Amino acid sequence: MENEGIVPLNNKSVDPINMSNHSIDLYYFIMSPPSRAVLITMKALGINPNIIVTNPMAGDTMKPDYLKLNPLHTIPTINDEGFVLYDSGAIMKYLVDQYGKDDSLYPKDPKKGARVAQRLFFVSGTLFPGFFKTHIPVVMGRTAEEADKEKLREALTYMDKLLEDSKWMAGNSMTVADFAVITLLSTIESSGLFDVSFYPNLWQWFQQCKNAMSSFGYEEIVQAGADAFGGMVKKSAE
Ligand SMILES: N[C@@H](CCC(=O)N[C@@H](CS)C(=O)NCC(=O)O)C(=O)O
Repeated sequence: MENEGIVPLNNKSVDPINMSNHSIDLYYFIMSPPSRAVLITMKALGINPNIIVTNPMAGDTMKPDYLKLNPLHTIPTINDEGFVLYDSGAIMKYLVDQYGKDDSLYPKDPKKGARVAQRLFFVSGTLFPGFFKTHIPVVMGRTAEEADKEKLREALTYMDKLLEDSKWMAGNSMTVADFAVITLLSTIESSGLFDVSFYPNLWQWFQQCKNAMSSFGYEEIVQAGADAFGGMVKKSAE
């Protein structure tokens, strides 16, 4: 069965393997797309973390105690009973490997898993920087560089093309690659600086994600954060 590792949000009747008696600390901020990618992965796996709100805009990531955990001062970070890990892609892989009832969200098969890894590296190396360079200047009251906007459009076109032959970002079933992309794409859409509906396959996949992820928190996690960030962009762009 596709995605059988996914359990409904707050479903207390399903206890993922190895997860019975402890809670993972998640250093998180709602406006941060990689933070939301990790939280929705946790919800998909049936994990209810202990959320520690960590706001980079308020300087929380630069506090000495946080820097001891994560010298790169980024969110998200997890602390799983002393095992500290940062970078959303690494965290999502760890969570599926450690707590997934199966490997559907990050396949162990080398070729299928490599497709997921490639998408995660694309998010980290291209999509997230493209989002950052085109949206943060606007939040700061400036305009983004045309070359950066073009790079983001190229990334959107690339994903649209991927989805011509693939139902999900990394193959025919949902994986953490979809979580990594949807948290950014929904934020780009909510911010209104780029027309996501211009990319037909990406737009169709976006609607598919809303449906498929609704049972484990699409609205509450992915959309709520996207709208919070989008509201900030729209206010600054006024
Ligand atoms: N590749 C990292 C990126 C994390 C990242 O840059 N997070 C931003 C918020 S979205 C942050 O923490 N910025 C604060 C800082 O860099 O000090 C990941 O996926 O976790």
